[in-house]
Amino acid sequence: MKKDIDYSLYLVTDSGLCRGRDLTRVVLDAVGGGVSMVQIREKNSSAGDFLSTARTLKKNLSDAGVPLIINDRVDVAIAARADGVHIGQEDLPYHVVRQMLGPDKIIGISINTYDQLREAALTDVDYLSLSPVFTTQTKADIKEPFGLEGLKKARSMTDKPLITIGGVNRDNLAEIMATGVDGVALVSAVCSADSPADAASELIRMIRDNRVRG
Ligand code: TZP
Ligand code: MG
Repeated sequence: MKKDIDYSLYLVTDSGLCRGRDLTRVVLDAVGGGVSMVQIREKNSSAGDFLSTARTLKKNLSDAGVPLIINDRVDVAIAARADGVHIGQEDLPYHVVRQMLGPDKIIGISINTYDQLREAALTDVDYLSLSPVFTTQTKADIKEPFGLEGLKKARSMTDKPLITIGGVNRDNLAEIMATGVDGVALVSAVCSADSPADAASELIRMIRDNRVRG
């Protein structure tokens, strides 16, 4: 397991939810506010546009010490020299992605069931993302939500870094952090905020005040 990765506030992008603002600007403002990790997740981008966004962000995020993770696309991650890849249960199998990226890159996986958690916990995957914790309008095909009790149960099953995604916002953040997760991933609470920087700064303060691990 890699040390020193700060999973606290993990921004996942959706340029369609940025209210017409430039995605790079939104991400960099949010990083200025306190986002600790960024995943580019652009389901409707061409490979070329995806790569160009990744390359632009990689340079700026490296300077800020914030890891850049690519959703699904191992090829884009390699070409952009990103820090890692996030895969879902229907993407390439974990061990194949690890072979392609090598031991030093960060790989995270979405977990929708406790069986998937047990299986992933046996690998050297870097982090697990419990998905979703709550229902959300941002993703169409979400599975049964874990809820707060589900997060606690998942926490009791593994020591691996655990994050969660789906409907996370300032109103439920304290309760989520109290379950012992290492961080939260979110889209709309930052991308769609009036000020992504102010939203990130409020959220990171709440995360630090309410974390029970680390
Ligand atoms: N995976 C599970 S829920 C989700 C993803 C990508 C979307 C989360 O978006 P939001 O706006 O933070 O609820
Ligand atoms: Mg995927």
